[in-house]
Amino acid sequence: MNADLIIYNIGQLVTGKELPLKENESPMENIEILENGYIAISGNEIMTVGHGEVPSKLIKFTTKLVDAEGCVVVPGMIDSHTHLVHGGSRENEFLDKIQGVPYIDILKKGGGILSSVKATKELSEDELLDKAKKTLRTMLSFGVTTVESKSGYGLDNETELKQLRVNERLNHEQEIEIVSTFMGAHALPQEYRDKRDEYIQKVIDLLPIIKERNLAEFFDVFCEEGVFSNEESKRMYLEAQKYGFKLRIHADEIVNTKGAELAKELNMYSADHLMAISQEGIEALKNSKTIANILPGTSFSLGKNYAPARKMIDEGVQVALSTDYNPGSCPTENLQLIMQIAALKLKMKPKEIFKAVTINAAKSIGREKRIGSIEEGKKADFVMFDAKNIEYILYHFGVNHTKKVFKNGCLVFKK
Ligand code: IZC
Ligand code: ZN
Repeated sequence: MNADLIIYNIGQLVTGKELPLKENESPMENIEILENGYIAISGNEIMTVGHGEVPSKLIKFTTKLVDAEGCVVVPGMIDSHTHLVHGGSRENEFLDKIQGVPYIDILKKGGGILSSVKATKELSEDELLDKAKKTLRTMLSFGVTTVESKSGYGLDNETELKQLRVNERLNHEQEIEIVSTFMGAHALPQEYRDKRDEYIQKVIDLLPIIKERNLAEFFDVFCEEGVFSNEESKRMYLEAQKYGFKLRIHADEIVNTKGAELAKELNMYSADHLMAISQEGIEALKNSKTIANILPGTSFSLGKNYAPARKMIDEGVQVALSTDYNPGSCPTENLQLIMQIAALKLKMKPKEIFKAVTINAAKSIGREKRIGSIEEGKKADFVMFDAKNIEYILYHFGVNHTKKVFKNGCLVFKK
């Protein structure tokens, strides 16, 4: 069979394929990198990959040939934790934040998440859609082709459903694939301050409606001191599981509330943040299929400690990296910056970082059979960087290295 498109002369082709671990390799360095690689694409799928000369049997007279000029090519990157759809911004809290007012104190005063809730209620569905599209265009320019997007700025049925409908429409109206998460348990609305159980029941009652309308695949809770306790979270998760939701969790971000342990117990796809994870939490994740989704941009932006990624990886935990894009604790679309922070602050190695934003991120959203690596039969999502090796992309920080982005075999961004 011949290809429709061939990318050749790839200096380093990070296929993302997982290889058997070699001696002296960390448990996350086992991804394949081909020197002088090529990719053959048929329709919207990867037909084959290889290195050296492109076999002539792949080429027909209509095959489009693209010279990568020795650049790096990697699988389309996946941002597996974002609060994409929201109204407004929170620069009015910025001065307080940099002067050390704690994130949770801002929330308790009705700011933080609750101020974004107000701004999200004020926008129409179409306005939210337009704002999110603009954000996604920026994410795409950084090499991101799949994004997980949470609700949680409504905290009432109408606005939560509005956010989730925006997720659904985004999937048809722009290039990036959206994975939708219901996060009605993002904060307790002020009017429920003395009626916690009532609010929790309201979240539970919305679950079957969302499932019936097919508006979300995942369910997420902000399990944190001052937000939802471990027990309250578990109560909601057990209900969500009954309705067929896949689970992910905001775990051990500020205070340790045994979120990682809960993630293992309920067989969650991912446990996210983990700045305050304990040794028991690390043990739990090590012996689970749960991906530790680390969000170092949030530590950077809040001026907090970083998750112990090096220790977790060395002990055998599988890690993903995401932006946590949101208007409060991490207002950036730039996944490349997050990867650079992971190198500089978490001491993650280049291969580990590329594994974290490709195949491991795909596992954290249950998409590893379809995306996350450049392998035969997978979606033809990939990024070409203006760099000769992966180290350069992490070393030269704060700029956008993207040259071209392909989604489903089509060129969707060009510098
Ligand atoms: O709007 O502050 N941590 N949720 C949990 C967030 C950060 C988003 C926000
Ligand atoms: Zn979050």
